[in-house]
Amino acid sequence: MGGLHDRVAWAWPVLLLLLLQLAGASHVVYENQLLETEAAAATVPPSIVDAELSSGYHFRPPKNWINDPNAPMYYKGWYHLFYQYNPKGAVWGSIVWAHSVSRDLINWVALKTAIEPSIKSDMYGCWSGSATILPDGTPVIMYTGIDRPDSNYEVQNIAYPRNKSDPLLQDWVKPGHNPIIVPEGGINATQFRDPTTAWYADGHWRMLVGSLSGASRGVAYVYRSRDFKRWTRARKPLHSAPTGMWECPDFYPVTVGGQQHGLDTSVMSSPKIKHVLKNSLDLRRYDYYTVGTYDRITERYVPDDPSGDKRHLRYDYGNFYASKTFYDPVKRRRILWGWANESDTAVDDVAKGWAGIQAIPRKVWLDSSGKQLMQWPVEELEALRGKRPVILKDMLIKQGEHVEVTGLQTAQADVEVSFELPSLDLESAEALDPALADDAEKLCSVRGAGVEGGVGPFGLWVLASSKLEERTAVFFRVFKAAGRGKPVVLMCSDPTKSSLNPNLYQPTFAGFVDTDIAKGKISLRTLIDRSVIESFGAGGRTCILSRVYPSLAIGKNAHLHVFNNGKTDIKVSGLTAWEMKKPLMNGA
Ligand SMILES: *[C@@H]1O[C@H](CO)[C@@H](O)[C@H](O)[C@H]1NC(C)=O
Ligand SMILES: *[C@@H]1O[C@H](CO)[C@@H](O)[C@H](O)[C@H]1NC(C)=O
Ligand SMILES: *[C@H]1O[C@@H](CO)[C@H](O)[C@@H](O)[C@@H]1NC(C)=O
Repeated sequence: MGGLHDRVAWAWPVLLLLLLQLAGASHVVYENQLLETEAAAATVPPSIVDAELSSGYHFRPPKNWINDPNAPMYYKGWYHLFYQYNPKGAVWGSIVWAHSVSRDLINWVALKTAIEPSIKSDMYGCWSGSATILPDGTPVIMYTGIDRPDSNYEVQNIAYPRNKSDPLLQDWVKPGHNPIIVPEGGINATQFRDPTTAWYADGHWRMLVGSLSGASRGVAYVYRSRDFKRWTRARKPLHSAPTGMWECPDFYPVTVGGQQHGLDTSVMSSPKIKHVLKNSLDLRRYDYYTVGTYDRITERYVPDDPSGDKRHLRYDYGNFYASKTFYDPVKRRRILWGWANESDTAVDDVAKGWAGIQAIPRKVWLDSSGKQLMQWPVEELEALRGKRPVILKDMLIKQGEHVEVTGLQTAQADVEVSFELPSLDLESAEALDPALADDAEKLCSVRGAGVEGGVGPFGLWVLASSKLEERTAVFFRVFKAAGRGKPVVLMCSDPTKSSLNPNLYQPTFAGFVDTDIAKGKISLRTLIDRSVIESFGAGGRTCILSRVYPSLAIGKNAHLHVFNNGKTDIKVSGLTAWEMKKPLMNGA
């Protein structure tokens, strides 16, 4: 509830405390004060507060700020999601662990706050952490606490359910032996957080804590325990790289060979596994991972690709941070949660009363190449699809043409499209500028959707206004590259025309797609949810989530088109678009 009046009542103090954006700062306390108050608030464009820009089927609470997903798990018939939450407003601050449960990962019911400051070692902050299910079935949460005012001195704490028979795990107890880990032995105490799910091997539990060593080395420290109470740091970290602080590490086994089933975090011994190490780079504010080998004797991890720490594979080439996976024993899959922040201003967030969503939970598995992960929205999402999809088949889209997809509302839709390149003449593809060959984002920002190409750009215009003044392009573009065996495929989300509103952050997001386009086919799935555009290229090889805030293309005025701005004809061999229903969403 809360009309404009309630909002205004607390808006001013909140504005004064503000924030951030240097780093969106899931963890860093900003004491800077924002001085533009009334003037800034007066510039909030009317569409920003339009309820029809509030996401519907992406996870969020009815109001206020959220960031990192915490301790996702399955327990006695329920999926649990905890998350960093500010109960007092739509900007970062006063963080507690909010808690929701679901039977299907799509319909969510909010429960009471699970973890909030209450003991000496978390009195000034309850930050991110993870869950581990012990062999007797007990779930345990480990999380970072701030134990003193005026300094982000970080320690690690533990909490147990008060009543293990309660499938909703509503009450959490912090035992007297907290904190379980303090930053000793030269660890930088203000850069020491986000314990992972623990894994068990050879009589020991292990888990990681993210950190920074020296000025710029990101580190994942290994801690070991026999009893889950006393934890000792291993002499050497699991891994490190010169990337700046590692937040929210995640470390898990994946099956080799292209099978999609997931593995429990403690599965170690099969020769047919690899490990994935993901870190959220505080400096860049994106999630990066490598695939490699974990040696449980030396307690070290080595990426398969020696330049992997620099090559920068990302879960998502858009807005996606502080992610965390968990193993779902029911459907034997590993599921990835990640936070997507807003792309408007903090003043806008205060005006609209909420900020932040979680991306649709994604199944993740190792591609048969062994080189990268694949991701796909959990199948449960399909239950939200309307009964009568719009289906198009075998539609040729010539140079410079676009075709509108009509017959459904497209402000909240799930669109799957398969493209064919019938007369694929790769000679007509643009040559790849070697200077940009490793920089997808830059490549896309100089060769955006409006720049005519050879093969592509082709794809979707989503959240388009009737006269196309507003539209977000999600598309592919093909390049020929001297010295490479196959053409280079770029996937982009170009939001530069997404809104007539000024002052929005409209970054072009892009990633390369490791696919053999010479076979003449590529697919795209895009989930549209009012101010969220979440896309999966080539079956989940490359993913991009963007936040956009149209001023015209809202509600019934949002349109969807397929476009081709290349010289080569493109065939849409199939397109299916479903309207999306609204799930139970924490009472929102
Ligand atoms: C524990 O949870 C179960 C299941 O919800 C409930 O029946 C029982 O009363 C609870 N016990 C206590 C002590 O609260
Ligand atoms: C810890 O890291 C922060 C951020 O890089 C740095 O400013 C600070 O000097 C470091 N502290 C120590 C004791 O190295
Ligand atoms: C999300 O917001 C944008 C715009 O303010 C920032 O540039 C990003 O750094 C921020 N992302 C995260 C993960 O904090």
